[in-house]
Amino acid sequence: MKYLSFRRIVSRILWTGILLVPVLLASPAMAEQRSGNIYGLPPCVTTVGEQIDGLIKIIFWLCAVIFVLTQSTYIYYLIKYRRRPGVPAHYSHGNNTLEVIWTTAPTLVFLALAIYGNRIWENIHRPAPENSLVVDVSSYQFGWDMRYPGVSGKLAPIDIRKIGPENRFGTDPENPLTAQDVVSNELVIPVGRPVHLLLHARDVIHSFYVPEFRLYQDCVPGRTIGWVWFQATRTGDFQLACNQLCGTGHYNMKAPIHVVTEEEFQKWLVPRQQRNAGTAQPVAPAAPAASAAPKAATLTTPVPKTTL
Ligand SMILES: [Cu+2]
Repeated sequence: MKYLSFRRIVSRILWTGILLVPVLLASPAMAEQRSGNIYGLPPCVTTVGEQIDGLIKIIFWLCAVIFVLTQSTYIYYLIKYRRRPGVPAHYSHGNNTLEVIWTTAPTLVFLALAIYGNRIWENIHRPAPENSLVVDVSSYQFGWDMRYPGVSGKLAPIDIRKIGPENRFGTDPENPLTAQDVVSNELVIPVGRPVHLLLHARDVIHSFYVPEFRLYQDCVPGRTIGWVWFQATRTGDFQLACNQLCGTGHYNMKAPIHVVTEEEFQKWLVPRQQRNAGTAQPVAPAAPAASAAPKAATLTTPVPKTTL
């Protein structure tokens, strides 16, 4: 049996590290296409997203510190008690005090994280504020339809049993509110105002996914998912993508999202409401000039670099 010298052990550790570098560099590069940010999270543009990022950062740094501490201790003892000629093996039967400490400490850490995470979860899922803009989102193979309240400020009531290819939202054609509803194939929302989504699916399960909003919620046929709300903190163009494998066109199931100022939002919504109410000249059905679907998220206000 060959005995390893200290120098040899160190050189082996270094070589393993050098060989791992390409692997470590390649894996985040593969995720770049979606996030647009290789080494961190995509920019965060909602108030709930900031809370989620805060929790992610705590967990990341906790893991990083524990990793470095445990691995350096491990490597230290690995070298210190390596097999050497003339040194007899040492038999250890454990240490009860240490066992208690390293069982109790992680338990307390996990408990604290669970309680803190649960508080954030409850905060995110509390009822939408009164002044929220309510938007009905209808998903289908393979696209999205949005519905905004008309001049009355109220969405036409729906019956999910009536949702189908010819009645995209399940509204009652007899109800005067139905004609007032503003329908769009892109999501235009004002910055700084809560947006309450009513998520629907017309055929199979889809998923409303916007990484920059830190928002991911399934849309289930036959159900109204009404607990999702958020408040955007910055203006910009983003992309809504389906994140539930829903068929052959899943890869292309997307819709543009425009977060605009309240003034710009009113400029977009009001003419459409007036047109539907028959009190204004017709306007082009497509949304703002900058409506070309963005390839990746673009912000119109500067964002501090996201770091973990
Ligand atoms: Cu889908």
